[in-house]
Amino acid sequence: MVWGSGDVLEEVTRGYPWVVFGGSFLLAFLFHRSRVAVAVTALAVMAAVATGGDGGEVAFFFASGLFVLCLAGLAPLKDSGVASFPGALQLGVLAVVLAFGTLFLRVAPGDMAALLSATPLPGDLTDWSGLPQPLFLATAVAALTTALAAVLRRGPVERGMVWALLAVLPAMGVIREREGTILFLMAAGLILGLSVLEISYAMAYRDDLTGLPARRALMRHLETLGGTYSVAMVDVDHFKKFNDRHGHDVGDQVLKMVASRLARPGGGGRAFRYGGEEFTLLYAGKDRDATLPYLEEVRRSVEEAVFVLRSWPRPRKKPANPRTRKGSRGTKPRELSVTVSIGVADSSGRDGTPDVVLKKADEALYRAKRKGRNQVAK
Ligand code: GH3
Ligand code: MG
Ligand code: MG
Repeated sequence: MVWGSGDVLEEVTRGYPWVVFGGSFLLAFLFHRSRVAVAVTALAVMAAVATGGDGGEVAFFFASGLFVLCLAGLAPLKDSGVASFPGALQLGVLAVVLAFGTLFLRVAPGDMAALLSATPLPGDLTDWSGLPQPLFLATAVAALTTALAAVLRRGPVERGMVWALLAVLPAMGVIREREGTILFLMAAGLILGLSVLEISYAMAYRDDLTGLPARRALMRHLETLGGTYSVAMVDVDHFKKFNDRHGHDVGDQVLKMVASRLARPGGGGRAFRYGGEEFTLLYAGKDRDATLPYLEEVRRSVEEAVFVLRSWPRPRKKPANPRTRKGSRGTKPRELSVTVSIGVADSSGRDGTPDVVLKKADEALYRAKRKGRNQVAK
């Protein structure tokens, strides 16, 4: 099939873009991702201009500029509910710029064309892109801000923006046929919509406090495992007492510290937060005895870790001369530490289903607790 000559392509690029943009907008609405709603709206404007076509190339380049500047402006912002005040404000700004641009195009199309054909840069630098130089510059700014946001904030929406910008590049520059243009715009819309879903996925499968995969991820993982594997349950010792003594917030910080010690256990294990102060280590392809040295290493690593509790309240200003500071006894940082007990079981035996292996690991953990804690039991 040749671009632009196929009836199927013609059909697909007429109705489907609106399904994609509408679907992505709906997702953004349902999951309170105002930035996605705004970006998808700008994409839809691009698609409408490419389809309607009475403004020609100038109108399309204007709509393209609007979309890339949208991304540049949105990348550093936060998502809000689409119908909330900040969300409505984001959409409102887009609407106002769009209205002014449309008016400008209608009243003085020549001036808009002149504006777009300005060449502040040497032609060699930008000709390959197929973009007018002002649009090229706007795109470069958008590329920079979205990439920076993706690196610094690591959110699915930020990443989605980078990919959406990449998907739109060919549509803006080199592709001249309507169908090809629309297909790339649809891809960008789909990427943005999926980024919304990726957030919910990440929220369901990743534990917020520790950053480790959550129990749901463990269960998914266990379903896919065959052959030999071992499961170790790791439980912080006397953690209730620890919380009672130092407070829940300090307890949370210590859980984070423990999680960081467990995150990359030797021997190819994977760590999960099972819930509360319990963690799970999963070893694919290893039986119980093979994991023991690694588990012992993990236990020791937690035991040796020190958590420095800064005393409270901390002095607001650095004292001018620390040596003359009075009452420094109370402001000495306290060092806290915890231990963990570990129980391990493997999939060998008559009934090696994940539920049974988990239960056996739990029983082993109970034995480690009974024998005096801070140890590994099988
Ligand atoms: P054992 O050595 O027998 O495991 O004693 P334990 O006190 O750790 O056991 P228990 O299961 O009775 O208590 C677990 C405590 O862990 C209860 C709760 O105070 C604390 N805990 C559970 N989840 C969290 C959490 O997310 N943050 C904090 N700070 N504490 C938690
Ligand atoms: Mg427990
Ligand atoms: Mg415990």
